[in-house]
Amino acid sequence: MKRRDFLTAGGLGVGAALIGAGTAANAAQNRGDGLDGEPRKQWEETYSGGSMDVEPLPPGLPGKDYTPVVVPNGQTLPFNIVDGVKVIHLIAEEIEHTFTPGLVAKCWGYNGNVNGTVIEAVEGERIRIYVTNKLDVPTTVHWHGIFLPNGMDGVSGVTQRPIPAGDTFKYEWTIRQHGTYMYHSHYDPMTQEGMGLTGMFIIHPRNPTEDHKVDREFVLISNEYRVEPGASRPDPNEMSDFNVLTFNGRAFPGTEPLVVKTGEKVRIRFGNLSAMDHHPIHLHGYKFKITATDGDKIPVSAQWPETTVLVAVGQTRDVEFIADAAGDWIMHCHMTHHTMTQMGHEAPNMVGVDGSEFEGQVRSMLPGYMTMGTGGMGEMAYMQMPVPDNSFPMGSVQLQFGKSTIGGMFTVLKVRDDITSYEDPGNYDNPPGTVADSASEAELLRDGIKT
Ligand SMILES: [Cu+2]
Repeated sequence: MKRRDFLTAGGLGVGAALIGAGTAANAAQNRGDGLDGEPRKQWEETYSGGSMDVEPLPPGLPGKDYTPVVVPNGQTLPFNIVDGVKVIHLIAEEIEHTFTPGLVAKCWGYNGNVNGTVIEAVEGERIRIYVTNKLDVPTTVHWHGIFLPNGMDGVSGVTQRPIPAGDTFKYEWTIRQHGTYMYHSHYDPMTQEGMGLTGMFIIHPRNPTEDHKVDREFVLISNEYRVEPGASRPDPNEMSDFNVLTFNGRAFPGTEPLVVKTGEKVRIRFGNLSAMDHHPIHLHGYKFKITATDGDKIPVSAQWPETTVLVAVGQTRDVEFIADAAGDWIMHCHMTHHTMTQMGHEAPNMVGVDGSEFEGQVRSMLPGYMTMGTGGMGEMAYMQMPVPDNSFPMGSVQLQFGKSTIGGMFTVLKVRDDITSYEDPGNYDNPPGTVADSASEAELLRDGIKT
């Protein structure tokens, strides 16, 4: 038999076999849709690290048997237990949202918060989420990465009719997995996610293993917006040039620090529902291990170290580390344009330009005229110049040693030896002699450095 004939004949046979297997698998999936208590067999057989075989929690489950996550600038939704079912009320609405002090826009979000509203649950729970649509347009909610009956998947037109303005829909299923997931609108997603309708969905394990336990865990979701200086709403039609880059809906200095005590084991759960950009998130002063991808724990022996975790659009990543070095360690997207807020975009390149002659000519007509940007954008942070209404002057916030010169998708991990609360402890008090500063004449002489 020629190879081609073999492939044709074999292909037919394999195809037929696959169709058969597919039908069986589909039947298993349909049985395991979460409504009748059956686990997802197909998943269980192919993934050893899964947790799909847990029985649903019995009615009357405890309200909380986990350490809640910390959501900087955000919130975890409250719940009620009704006949053993965890009941949560999610409200989609327009919100006057502060990205960072001085930059406010009308966005869309959930329960009074843009991007920073977290749903927290426990594997095995039956969950019932009421979604009230207070927008003027229809919406739906898709539970991203979560196993549930097809009709609970939240896809407008495909799996359900959209939730009309003013209506409340009910989503309900039994949770058969744990890990870091997300949720977002699936009606006109470009507009609705672009206006802020995204959030994180954290599911704690029913029976946490010892290596899963941490002292402190944070949730951060990345998003991106285009807000013209002076405009009152983000432009969801923007496709490439985003100028407000956020963690939990906030741009630095509007981001709350991540405060931990020296020696604590820390987990950060990252998600990314930006429109167009993946974000490589870099933490200073540490290496962390990637411990979970898209909600599934990586076996300890297979976890790998990084200093930067790439969180692609639609993905979640968990990282863990021991906070063994005190200090103010910044954490930010490493794409430099993602640590700018508004300024730096569409600016003419003036780096290295000698504007002195030109300046003299212009000043005869415009007193006080000054050529800007010849030393880059950093100098802008140090100038007291008027900015358009409702815009944030890039990096102009005063920090311990000067202006930050960056902002955007940027926050600070504050590790402290002796703290009694997780309130912002202020600036790090560096031990004497451990801060980079100007070298003395004697030092330069001693080490043979000619300047
Ligand atoms: Cu980025």
